[in-house]
Amino acid sequence: MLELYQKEECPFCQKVRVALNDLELDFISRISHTGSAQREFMLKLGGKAQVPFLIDQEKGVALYESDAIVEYLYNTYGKTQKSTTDNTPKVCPIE
Ligand SMILES: N[C@@H](CCC(=O)N[C@@H](CS)C(=O)NCC(=O)O)C(=O)O
Repeated sequence: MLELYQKEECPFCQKVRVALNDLELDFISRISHTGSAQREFMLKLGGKAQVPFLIDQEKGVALYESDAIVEYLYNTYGKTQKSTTDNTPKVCPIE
């Protein structure tokens, strides 16, 4: 199962969600706000206070960085990556 540590309002997380939806992959969403239990768990697993963070339990893979995650998903689970223009604003809202 895929687990995505994320925040709804994070544009980098949105990019990963778009890829997951495009590939029709089921995933567990772990909402990871500052101070939350999910955030603490992510820090223990990955060492960085940053989202998105993907865990692929079956493949034993854990990844930060949205571009690396999207590339991993298409390489591992997919068809050819869609050549969509990425209009996602690269500004993280303040919590
Ligand atoms: N280069 C990273 C940037 C990710 C990023 O800046 N994420 C912000 C949220 S939008 C973050 O984790 N900020 C620290 C925090 O939320 O604690 C990527 O593409 O994944």
